[in-house]
Amino acid sequence: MREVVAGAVISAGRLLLARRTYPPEVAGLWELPGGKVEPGETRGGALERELAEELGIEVAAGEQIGVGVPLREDLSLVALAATLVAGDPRPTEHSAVCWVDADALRQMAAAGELVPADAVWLDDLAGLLT
Ligand code: 523
Repeated sequence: MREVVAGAVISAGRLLLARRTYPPEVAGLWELPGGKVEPGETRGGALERELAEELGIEVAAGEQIGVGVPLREDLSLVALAATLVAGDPRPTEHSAVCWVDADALRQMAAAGELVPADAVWLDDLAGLLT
């Protein structure tokens, strides 16, 4: 069983979203950025590494948000809160990033613009932003 960890990075009352480029089913949709936890890593350590690699930012990982979401039989997704410590996100693997408040997040969800697994956390995320 492997885990994917996603970060709810909040800065100045806004949540960081990143637009995926692959696989085709989710290309163009927005996600909480993250990636797979490697053997021997903690969830928090994996998140801090992934966001440094993918976006060039330093974050401090915090508590889990919402429920875990099964992605496949052998893969599950968890979200952790994270605070931005340093840097300005510059996507290397995503096509764009944006910062959203609760209203914008809800509008994107209603328009089907979020990765489906991440949309499960809509109320949890909106609650962090209000
Ligand atoms: N998700 C997902 N939501 C979300 C993330 C970060 C990932 O639904 N917020 C899914 C998308 C992929 C799987 O989790 O099916 C792995 O995410 P990915 O590709 O971001 O993780 P990597 O980069 O560690 O994995 P590889 O693509 O295998 O390198």
